[in-house]
Amino acid sequence: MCTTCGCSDDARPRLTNLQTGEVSLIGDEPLTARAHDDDGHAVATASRHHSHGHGHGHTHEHGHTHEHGHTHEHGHTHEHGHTHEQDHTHQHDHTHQHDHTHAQDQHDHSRVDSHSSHPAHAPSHSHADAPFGRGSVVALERQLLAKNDKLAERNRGWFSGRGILALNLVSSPGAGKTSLLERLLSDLRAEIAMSVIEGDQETLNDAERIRSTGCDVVQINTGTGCHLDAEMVARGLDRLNPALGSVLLIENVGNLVCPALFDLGEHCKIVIASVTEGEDKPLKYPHMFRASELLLLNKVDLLPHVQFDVKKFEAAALRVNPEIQILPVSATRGDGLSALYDWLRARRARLGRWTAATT
Ligand SMILES: Nc1nc2c(ncn2[C@@H]2O[C@H](COP(=O)(O)OP(=O)(O)O)[C@@H](O)[C@H]2O)c(=O)[nH]1
Ligand SMILES: [Mg+2]
Repeated sequence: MCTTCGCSDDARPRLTNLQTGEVSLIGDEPLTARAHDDDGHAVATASRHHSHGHGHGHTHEHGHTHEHGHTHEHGHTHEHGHTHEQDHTHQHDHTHQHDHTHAQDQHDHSRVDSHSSHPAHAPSHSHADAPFGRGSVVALERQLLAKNDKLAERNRGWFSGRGILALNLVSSPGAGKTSLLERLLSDLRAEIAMSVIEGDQETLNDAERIRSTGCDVVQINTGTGCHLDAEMVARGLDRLNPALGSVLLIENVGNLVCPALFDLGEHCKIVIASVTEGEDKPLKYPHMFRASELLLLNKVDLLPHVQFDVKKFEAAALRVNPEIQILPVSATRGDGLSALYDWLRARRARLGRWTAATT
């Protein structure tokens, strides 16, 4: 389930390896079921979750996960996780929470106030959903995001250990993610080893486009899901096995909202906007622009034909994220691509130094 829009309740994400033709389901159960504990007790756990937040913002979580992961030289990671209930982790955050949920009688007095602008912590206005009350839904959302963050950290460690730069491309549908990837892969293949994880609700279209550049690619179809999550990426990595020191490009599902919330373990997000979408998008979808390090303004070849004020757009983007780097590009005509490639080289060099400095 997406914690932002609640989609994908019955999603069965599917992975296709374009190199071998192998198709596999991600998780044996629908996504909502996978939100549950590894041992399948999730609904019960969520329902038993008691969270008695205090006015001063202390949340007491009762759950403690032991992870026993180890990595072998050939790059395979074995995870041996198990969960103990009734353990005591005290987290001190700024969330004021007043919820109290029982599995059987569904008492629910939820109220979540937040000082955070993060969408995960935004006040929820949804009504209680059967069969679980809103307190349960909030708890399940927390559990989902916590699980995703844990897996994302694991991905991040995996990338770091291998000197792989991972980039997460996000945009609304049709902004030009795949077109930019096609150009970049064709232009830089001889210089940099790259592989791609494609995310779309349905079809292998994009993965086939990428495969035709000669690049290794897996397609993840999220079904009714609106974003990639860290587990999907981990599965994709398992099939792709990207080379040491290579670049992994992840094309997320076209959606300017939910992918902002899900950390995949990437080094940074690149948000792509196009001149046909209007210059106010950074203001309307601030979370995505805030979460991104680089902003590509695509389709600048169309500027003579559309009403789009580049300066206004750039000012809007910088207003929500003063740190964001903006590059105007055209995937079809080639404008700005050399600047993009220079950015990629510099980002990679930065990673190299960081990797060397921390190993
Ligand atoms: N004029 C123009 N069209 C583009 C450009 N980049 C992509 N397109 C077109 O926009 C449409 C969507 O592109 P695609 O790469 O599939 O977008 P995605 O959904 O973000 O992956 C296609 O028809 C592309 O040919 C560009 O720079 N200029
Ligand atoms: Mg695409």
